[in-house]
Amino acid sequence: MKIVALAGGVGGAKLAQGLSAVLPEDDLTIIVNTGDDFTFFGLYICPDLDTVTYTLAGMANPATGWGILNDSFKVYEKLKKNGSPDWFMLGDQDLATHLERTRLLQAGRSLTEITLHFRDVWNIKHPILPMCDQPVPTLVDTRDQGMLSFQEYFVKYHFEPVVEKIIFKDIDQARPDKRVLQAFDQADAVVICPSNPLVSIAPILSVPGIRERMASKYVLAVSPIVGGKAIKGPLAKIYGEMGIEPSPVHVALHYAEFLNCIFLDNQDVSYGKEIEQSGIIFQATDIMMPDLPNRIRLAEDILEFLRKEII
Ligand code: FO1
Repeated sequence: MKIVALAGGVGGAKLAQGLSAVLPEDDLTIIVNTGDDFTFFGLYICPDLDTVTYTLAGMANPATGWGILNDSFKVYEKLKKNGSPDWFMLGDQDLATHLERTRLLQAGRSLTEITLHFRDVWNIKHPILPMCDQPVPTLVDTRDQGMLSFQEYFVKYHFEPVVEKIIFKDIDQARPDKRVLQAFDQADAVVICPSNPLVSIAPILSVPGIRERMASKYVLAVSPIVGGKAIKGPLAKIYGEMGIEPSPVHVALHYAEFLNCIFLDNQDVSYGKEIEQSGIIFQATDIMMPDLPNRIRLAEDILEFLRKEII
């Protein structure tokens, strides 16, 4: 069974890792959000691509979900001593990724080619692809701090500012690489990993050409909300600021135009009835993925369900 997985940062990377452990090389393509990307110290940084790639390479820092395991921060500490901006921590080995990506971009290579280059360098079995090669920075318009880049909002201001609007800059100029379109066309199903629907999955769906391909596939999402809280990050808070109840129901409604099924955590089974009223079926299971065995378990649950539903 061929799967396309849509992933953002930490939550998405966990399920992507579980799927990569149970699917052969030709049966899984991971498409990653690039709206979080930004330039810092002149380096082009792609947090979600790096989180997914490091996680599949087994070199991610498990405590934070980003950066490289056991990395040092000598450059970061010196920058801080020199009075440079220190709100975004760049590990010494992580810097090597940002330096090489920036060098290759300046040499005219596409973000897709660079991402696949790192996949080869770090011996990753499955293709990891950016949702597009054009810069489409997510901007967050906030009440207190005005317009912020996503990383300023998320890291510098610890997602405290009240969100008024989320903008995917230049998204209508974006074009998915042909390998992204091929992956969709060959897929039996699309799995939306438990990433933030508003800032991690929505940018992917907004790249011209992606939504119409979703409509023709069986689509399954794993809820990023458990018990009314986002597992990580600002989702529940942003929902609250938009007057939306942070529940899996709104996640399902967010994807309603093409969603067939949503996996909920056992503690949220009470939302199932309301979700079914929108014609979306649900499965209740343990969707927490603290370690690799649980990521594999959830991936296997999903594939078993899809095999029954599709074939
Ligand atoms: N997140 C933080 O909360 N603090 C950091 O200092 C930080 C540094 C960082 C460096 C490289 C990288 O790839 C990610 C980093 N992140 C950091 C996480 C990042 O902001 C988020 O993972 C995504 O953008 C949200 O999905």
